[in-house]
Amino acid sequence: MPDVKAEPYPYTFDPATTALLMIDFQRDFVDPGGFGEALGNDVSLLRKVVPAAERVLRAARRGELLIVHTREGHRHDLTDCPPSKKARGRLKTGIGDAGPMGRILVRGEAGHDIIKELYPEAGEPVIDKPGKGAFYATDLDAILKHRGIRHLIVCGVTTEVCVSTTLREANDRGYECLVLEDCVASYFPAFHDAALQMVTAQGGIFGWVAGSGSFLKALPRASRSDTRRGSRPASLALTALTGATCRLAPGPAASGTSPRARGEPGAARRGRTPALAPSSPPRRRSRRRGGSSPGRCRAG
Ligand code: TIU
Repeated sequence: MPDVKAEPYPYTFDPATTALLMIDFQRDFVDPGGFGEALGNDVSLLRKVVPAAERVLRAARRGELLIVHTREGHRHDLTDCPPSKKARGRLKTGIGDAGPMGRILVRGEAGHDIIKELYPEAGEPVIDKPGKGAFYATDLDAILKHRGIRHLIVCGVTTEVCVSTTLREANDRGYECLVLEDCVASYFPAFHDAALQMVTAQGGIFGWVAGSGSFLKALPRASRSDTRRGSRPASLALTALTGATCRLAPGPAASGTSPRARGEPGAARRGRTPALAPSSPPRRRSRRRGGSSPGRCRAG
């Protein structure tokens, strides 16, 4: 079994029971012109990890790992959004309001979707989550358990919010987690550093931390058995697993109703938690043999 040079000690994993978790690489968090930037955040801090995350994503595809993507967001009617979450921050423009890339943190809107560099391919489950943690009110645990997954390689944004919350949820459910330090990012470097220190403190209280280079060195190119390769679910089957509607052909924006920002984009200042939001359907070229463009997935 591969060993990754990691803190606080080497991380051992079996590729057959390992999934790559790509957390909330959404346009409104990461892209210039999105809601995160409108709130006064420096999105270059998040963008800078995209190339490393892309290398890991490609290697995981070559290595036939299960790859799961998540997106934070809510139903159009916001019935799954706690009033406390909507009210928090007293933002002029918050969840459900029109932001620079559509309604903020609403499924199907342009800013809610995943950035094109890291866009999911057909067969890669997309988890739409209403909370910060990817296990809360989602079928992520069922998907992982059905595939026999016990190890999680974690990339995503932001380090101290959705990545940390998910990591803690995963740890309590018995998963062995490795956070790739150059594939997670925060608008606040001090929080990023502290969050990573918390993972490895006390002998690895929440798991392990390593650089993506160490992980890539350890990952065999074709790591899964032929049986498992053959069991990769078709994208249509994902509809049942994820509750999302996935189209193979690219099309018009998911909702097509997202207005451009009407007024000033939020008055949040640095130091405040950003809100995030909705999106359009990037398309990606297929990298997998015989694969097809995934188009986009949206919550049903
Ligand atoms: N995905 C995620 O981390 N959501 C956030 O709201 N992050 C912030 O840092 N605000």
